[in-house]
Amino acid sequence: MKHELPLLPYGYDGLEPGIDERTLRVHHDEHHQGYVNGLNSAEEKLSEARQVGDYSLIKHWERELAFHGSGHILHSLYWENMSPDGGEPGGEFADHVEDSFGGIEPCIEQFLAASGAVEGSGWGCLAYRPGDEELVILQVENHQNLTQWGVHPLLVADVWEHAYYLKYQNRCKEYLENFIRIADWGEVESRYDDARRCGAQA
Ligand code: MN3
Repeated sequence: MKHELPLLPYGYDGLEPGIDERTLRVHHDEHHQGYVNGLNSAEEKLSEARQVGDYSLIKHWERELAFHGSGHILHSLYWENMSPDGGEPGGEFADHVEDSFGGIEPCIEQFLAASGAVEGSGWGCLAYRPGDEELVILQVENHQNLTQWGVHPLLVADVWEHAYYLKYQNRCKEYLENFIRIADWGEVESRYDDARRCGAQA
């Protein structure tokens, strides 16, 4: 299914004067649209590669997938993260912020400091870490570092050399072939079910 540019939840002048109409038009209509187009094209090329079993350009298309995928996910969040009326944190989220940061003020201070100190292009990000149910503030430098922000990992293969070098030396491919034979697909499935549940609640 093709990705589409989401509509803004407000008018182009809805965030004036903080974010001006001219910036919002170019940012949403041109920049975000570029990520959507790039993501669709990367997915199409990867689908063609699977059909013919030709992975000679895999690094290029995985990079494109990460760059445009993260761009699409993060911009979609960014538009939703703003509103003409702003608002105050409440509910269980506010309690969690209190526990994690000692209150909304220190949370905002750290968020602004972290975001302002990103080197080059990037994002500030307040995130929920499901493993230990903690709130964390992260700097995202660039965003194309071969990830797509917002995804839930389901199956991971460690390809740092320490994971296979003693037995396989430089034969990473052989290690991976053996890894996938012992992959626990039941565990992957239960992670998938959990992630689907999280997504449904969001
Ligand atoms: Mn942008």
